[in-house]
Amino acid sequence: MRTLIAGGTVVNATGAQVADVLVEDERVVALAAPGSGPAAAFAEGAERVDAAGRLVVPGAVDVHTHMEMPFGGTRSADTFETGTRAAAWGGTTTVVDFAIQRKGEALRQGLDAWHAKAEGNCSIDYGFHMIVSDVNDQSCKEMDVLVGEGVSSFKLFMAYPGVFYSTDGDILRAMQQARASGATVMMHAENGIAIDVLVSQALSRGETDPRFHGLTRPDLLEAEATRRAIALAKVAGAPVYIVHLSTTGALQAVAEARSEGQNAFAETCPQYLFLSAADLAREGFEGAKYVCSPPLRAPEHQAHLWRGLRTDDLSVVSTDHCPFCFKEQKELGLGDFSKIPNGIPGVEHRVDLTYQGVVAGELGLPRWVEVNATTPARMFGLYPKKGVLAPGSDADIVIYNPAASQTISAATHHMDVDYSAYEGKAITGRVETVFSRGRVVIDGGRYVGQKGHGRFLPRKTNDYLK
Ligand code: DUC
Ligand code: ZN
Ligand code: ZN
Repeated sequence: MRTLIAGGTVVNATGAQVADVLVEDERVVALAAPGSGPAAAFAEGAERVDAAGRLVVPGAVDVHTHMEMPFGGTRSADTFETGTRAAAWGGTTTVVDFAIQRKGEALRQGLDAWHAKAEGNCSIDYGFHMIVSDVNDQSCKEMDVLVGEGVSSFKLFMAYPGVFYSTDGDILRAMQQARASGATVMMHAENGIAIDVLVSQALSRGETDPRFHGLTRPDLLEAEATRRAIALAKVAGAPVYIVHLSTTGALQAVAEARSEGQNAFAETCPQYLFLSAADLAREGFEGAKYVCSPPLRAPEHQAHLWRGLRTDDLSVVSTDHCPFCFKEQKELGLGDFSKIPNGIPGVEHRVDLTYQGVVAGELGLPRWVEVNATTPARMFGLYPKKGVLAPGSDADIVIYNPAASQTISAATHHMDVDYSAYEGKAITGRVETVFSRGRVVIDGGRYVGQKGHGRFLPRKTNDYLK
């Protein structure tokens, strides 16, 4: 099967050029000057897709999602079926989700459970990181086994005591283990022990509204934990990747470590670039829609995060997609903010929202592709299969209309959740066509993909360490 995507502006992290993209079966076979000899020869018998006036970009790679994640007595609303379909609608063709080891269980149990949830249900390709909640001799040995199976990154938590929390000693051990196998430790960097004190003090004062979720998780406790994580990684001689970084102070810690040559990396998420503590303080219980951890911050942080994306102190934008319905799920925290399940839906809108950064002059087009696709693929061992349009790479391709306009709404989104954190937001740009391994999944406003098309992706280790 051959497809010729003709005359679009092909954007990779390295630059943009008008080119034809030649696809055979599941792969890109060449980029060619439009109408050139090779393109004309290839066109015979090929399906022709006109991309004139459009951007043609690598399918985006979201390395931070939580489908069907048990949390706070409920589970995140998107299944692998609905969540990967919504991802495709938004131009994301790979997700890396977090399998969870619960305390007292083996890593294997958690990983098997996630394979069972995902297998046969995904519209796009997927991989797994492993959340390690119980660092011990057995789980450290298992980390090496999992790296061999293509699960080459492990998330640890400095937050959520009693659930996912690891002590500094646990973290150091896991980092030492990761160093030996080439794995990357991903860190949820918030000081959960101090946060829990602030939470119980707030509740005892009768401060129960959603906005107190933010006030009890001050930005200093993210900056402190980020510095501590980086120090522990330095002692272990291991790389560290700070997930969902939201504050100027934490960014400064990452920037300093990077300028000293340490293998410290970080991602941020659209919610920290576009939403703020003012959303968490919305009237009545509305703020519950905006409860996630780390919490939404004062708007002053946003300019620093955009700058971090330009300087590469923030290397990746991921979503931390963790949707809970307002009805019945977020409502578990009526009268007690600490019981609101943490998370914001986002897997569908990362490409579009970060494109607003291009429109506003915060990012150039190649950098937009780099933070959404190329760097996440390289950081998590998927490159050059994913994250680039080049001969031999998977034909995961998005045709993007840079001039279209749309309004984000729960009425039209495809995530299985009853609200949008961006309800009514008017944006420029729109995904028109999406290919996953050469197969059309989104065709100008129609989903034509298939559950089960998506395959598990065994991943190599982090490209940036070589
Ligand atoms: N943060 C969230 O908002 N949800 C899930 C877990 C996390 O760390
Ligand atoms: Zn987290
Ligand atoms: Zn997360």
